[in-house]
Amino acid sequence: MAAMTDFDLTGKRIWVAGHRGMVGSAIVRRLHQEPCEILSVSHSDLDLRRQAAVEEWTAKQRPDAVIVAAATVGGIHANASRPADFISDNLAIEQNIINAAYQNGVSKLLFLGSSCIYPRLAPQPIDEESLLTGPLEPTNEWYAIAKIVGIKLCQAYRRQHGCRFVSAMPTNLYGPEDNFDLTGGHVLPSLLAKIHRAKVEGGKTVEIWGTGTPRREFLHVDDLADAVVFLLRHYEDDLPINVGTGVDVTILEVAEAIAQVVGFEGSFVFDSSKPDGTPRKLLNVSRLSALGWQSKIPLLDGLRQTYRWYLDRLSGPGVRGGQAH
Ligand code: GFB
Repeated sequence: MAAMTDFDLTGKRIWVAGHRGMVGSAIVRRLHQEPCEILSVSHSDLDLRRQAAVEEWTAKQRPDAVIVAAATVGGIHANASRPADFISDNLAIEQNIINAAYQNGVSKLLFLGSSCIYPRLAPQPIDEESLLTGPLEPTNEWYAIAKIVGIKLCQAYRRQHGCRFVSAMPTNLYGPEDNFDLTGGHVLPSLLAKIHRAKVEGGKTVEIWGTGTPRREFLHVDDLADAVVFLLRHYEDDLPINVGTGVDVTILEVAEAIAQVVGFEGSFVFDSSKPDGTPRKLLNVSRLSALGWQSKIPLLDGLRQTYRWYLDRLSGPGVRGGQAH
């Protein structure tokens, strides 16, 4: 059973680090429903990889709580082709923010990791206790190691200094403000962009990387944001806590669901030169369920909402990834 405490958000100054990203912007939307003050700073005003700048900004702003949603992220290809960026940026961001939070007496901090921190062949569904029990998935080990260090930083500051720093591990996320780039993005937004383009251009086939058989668990980012606020209030434990839906699908199944939402009637072909990555990563979410939180947005509803957002953006300011077709 996970530990349950209360952290009252009333009147608190809460810094959402990474507020422009898919995750951070969803957390900001969700925090607008709470009686707190939201702090954020743009990348041009503060590079989170610069230690002195982060220390100075944090000392000046004096947040009461911090949510670490800032990270260099990407799909399987981005992870595998930019290992230095993924390990170095993420280590710097985490270390700078967590240490500055300690130095400035931040009362509560929530660090966001990823389900790829667990061993490639961890027993499914994956328990939090699986951490560091086996080798990582090679396509994303650089990112995973950086995220494991973030968890360890929170645990170390808890042990040595009694800081209320906790970690949450979300499964694969999707939703508004995602990166729809065809090569650098995660599977769901990339397939959505490809399938939309095929529909608009009258294409008969869409390419799926790998075999289409790996299984992934997809959580809408608004569900994640709700869980983050819940955990900021109630979670207090050394162990990270998993955040997911408890349900997974194959890559082909998610492609078919997207095709249904987009109205694409063609077929799929498989590019076996591309990697499958980890065969399955379904999180065990029983500790989170026992605390009283469950995801609410079914995959098809979340896909419809995300596709509407994507279409609105294409006719307006555009989307990240620039696949405006
Ligand atoms: O979201 P994704 O890129 O990363 O999904 P991971 C990769 C899976 O989808 C692989 C297949 O099985 C790919 O072969 N796939 C099929 C595609 N078509 C496509 C496509 O067009 N684009 C992409 N990207 N994949 C990530 C980690 O792992 O999970 C990150 O790399 C992070 O570090 C994230 O942890 C949550 O799910 O494999």
